[in-house]
Amino acid sequence: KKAKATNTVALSKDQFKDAIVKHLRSTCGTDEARANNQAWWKATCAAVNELVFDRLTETSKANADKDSRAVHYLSLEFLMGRLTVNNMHNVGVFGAARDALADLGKDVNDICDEEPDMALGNGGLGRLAACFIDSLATLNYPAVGYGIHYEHGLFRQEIQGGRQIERPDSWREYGNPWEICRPESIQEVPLYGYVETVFGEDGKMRKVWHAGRQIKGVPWDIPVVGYEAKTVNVLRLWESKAADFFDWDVFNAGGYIDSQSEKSQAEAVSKVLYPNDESEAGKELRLIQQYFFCACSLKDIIRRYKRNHSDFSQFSKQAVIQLNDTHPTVAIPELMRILIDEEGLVWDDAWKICTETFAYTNHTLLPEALEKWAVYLFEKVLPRHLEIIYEINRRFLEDEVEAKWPGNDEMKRHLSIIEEGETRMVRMAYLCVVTCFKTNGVAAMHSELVKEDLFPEFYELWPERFVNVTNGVTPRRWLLACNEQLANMYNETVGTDWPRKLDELKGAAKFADDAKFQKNFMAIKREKKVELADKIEELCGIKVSPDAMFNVLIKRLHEYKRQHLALLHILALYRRLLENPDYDMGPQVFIFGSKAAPGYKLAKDIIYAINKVADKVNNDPRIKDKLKVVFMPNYRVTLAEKLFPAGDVSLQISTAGYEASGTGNMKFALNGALTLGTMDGANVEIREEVGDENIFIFGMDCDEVKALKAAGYNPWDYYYGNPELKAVLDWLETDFFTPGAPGELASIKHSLLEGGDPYLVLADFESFTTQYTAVDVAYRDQKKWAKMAIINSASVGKFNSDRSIEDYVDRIWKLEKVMPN
Ligand code: 26Y
Repeated sequence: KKAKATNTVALSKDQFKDAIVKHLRSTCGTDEARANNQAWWKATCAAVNELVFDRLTETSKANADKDSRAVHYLSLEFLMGRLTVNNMHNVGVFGAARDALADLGKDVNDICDEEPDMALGNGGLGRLAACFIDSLATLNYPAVGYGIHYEHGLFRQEIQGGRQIERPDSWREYGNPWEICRPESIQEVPLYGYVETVFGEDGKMRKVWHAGRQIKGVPWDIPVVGYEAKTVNVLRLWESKAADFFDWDVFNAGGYIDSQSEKSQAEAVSKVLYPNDESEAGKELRLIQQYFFCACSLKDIIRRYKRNHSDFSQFSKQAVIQLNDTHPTVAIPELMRILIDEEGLVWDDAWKICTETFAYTNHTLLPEALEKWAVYLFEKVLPRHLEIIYEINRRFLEDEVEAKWPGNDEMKRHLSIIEEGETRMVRMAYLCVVTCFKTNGVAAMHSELVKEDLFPEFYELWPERFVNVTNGVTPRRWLLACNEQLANMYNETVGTDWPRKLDELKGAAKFADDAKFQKNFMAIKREKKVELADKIEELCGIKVSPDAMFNVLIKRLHEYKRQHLALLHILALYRRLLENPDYDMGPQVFIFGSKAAPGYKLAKDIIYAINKVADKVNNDPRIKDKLKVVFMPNYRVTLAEKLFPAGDVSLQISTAGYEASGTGNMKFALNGALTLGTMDGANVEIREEVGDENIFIFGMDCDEVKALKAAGYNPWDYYYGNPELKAVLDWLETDFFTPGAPGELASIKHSLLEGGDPYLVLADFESFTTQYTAVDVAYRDQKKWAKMAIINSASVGKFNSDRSIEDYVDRIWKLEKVMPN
């Protein structure tokens, strides 16, 4: 069956064919006979771009003409993945393109496989930004995404001898057809230097920042195509370059080599994405990255504002700036600096504008992920900004804190934006909450914890500032494009509006008991499992049966996400099978995909352990293929698109209270996987939507976690209390999985015992294995399973990122659609 015909079919198959052939010649300098797949891909993109760029220009024009209020989404990360298939779907030419390429003797999948992933993000936070800009365009809201044009995105992961090796990612080495350089909008960014206090003739004091260096920001625009919408917004990414005047002086003085080092220092700023998620390293270059893109973006926003306005009285009416976590917080003192030092506003007016313009999304409660910058670093790199932060803090403590808690110095110390101590630090999250008119968490439970545990005093001061916006995912990429079979089945069942109105899938729930519907649904699942099994064999050399239950755990590697809990369970199953060859269990495959931060030793050890256990289990004839373990290298958006549709069981097993939301959980459910998870993040809301009988919850909830920690958690109690748990932990210390090298996997055991098991892996182990037995039993009743899977897929309309965006618009951004369809 054909993919859905859209209401905006802009090109017929034949027109598309002509366009591709034309671009092979005029854009790629080749022809049908000589072109390789790379050229075919670029010519195809050029053909799509004829439509995309038209709409891009129309959208910019409409926004300028109407002078509409817009949201500016500032994020250090946009994890876009590939754009070709997505853009073809969204402009409504996927079918035409596929058929045109087929006529030309090319397979659309092979051609689109030429595209490198745009991996300008680490994980959930970056992918969320990508889903959000897709939804903003789809809903016709005026929006600009601002970020960094990293030369190297997240590292490519290779597995050698079971260990992670990081290789550079070069996503645009041979050009990228989706980006447009805009030299006409270059900005200059000052850095370092000192602040001078100057008194004008009027006796008024002014501050002048004499920067020590200057770098240039070159914008690259990536079109963001709304699904069946007129809107094409932009993602504007800044590339750093040496400022023109700077190196020429040195150059003319005969310092060619010096000028090269200036150049490479300037270019270092946008060279590479920092690969640490959830743990802040405090590196100077990272602070410069943050400031660089915030400064460029603010100048860009102000330049556009000034086209229609001669003063700043309307600024916060025209622009809302959303801070994606604290990473772009330095935009706050930067806007204050511009308004006061450059535009001549007085403090109170500038502050009012800032407090009406910025809003902040918190994505984590983990203390090590809460950004703090050393005061001395600020002083060195951004001396004027430090002064402004001090003044914001002084006014906050002396006015607001003093009014609420008079004479309470302890409270002032506690709430100060500056943390005292051996190294004084700027608490970026406090700066956000003090400034922003809204602070939001990313799932209902998380937003409660943001109020109650993270910022309780701020919540007391300003309860109205705290809101929830539950995350979502775009159904265009995460169902329509990645699971064409299921998409087509839904088209026939509930009509073709679901990619916008995902709630309409609910109409399929009434067929959950229908034998034929179940059969079709499960046949699609099996087809996706076969596709994945082929990929697994190709990449890992491991044969897995598509009839086995596919348990999938894909996300960044972190102790709180507890990949090692799954590993302990696998060891327990393996042991049971060895002890009793007739142990009653359906065939199971455990599939992992995960990158570890390069400096995160234990995370890398866990990857190694998974691979070593996999080697042993997969090659042990005694267990007769009942258990397989797969670690898929280089997990990324493109691999995720193959994994989500193929999962039977979605593992969402974080310690309750630690996973802010999760978004993979939503993608799995949408594609008909059942969740085995804790009461954490958005799992809680998924359970509400699908019903308690269609999800497998295990482990302690958030209150129980807190209570156990408060009572004094002792992992040894669990070790001695559960013989199976003790056996599998002890197993890790032997050389069973690492022949000749005992102890290679011991760090995991040590972290869970001597290390105190901070994420309560041992405490949840028994509940996990027990609940897994229930999952296995349920899976073996395929009719029952099919019903549960259908209900899951049909019930998660809430997690459409369009709904998230409407919540943001309603609760925070207050936008109006500029080009309604
Ligand atoms: C400060 C720096 C080291 C840092 C860099 C990246 C800190 C955190 C991060 C990334 C955090 C992240 O991805 N958080 C995830 O955000 C998702 C989207 O809201 C959530 O679904 C997920 O639970 C959360 O862990």
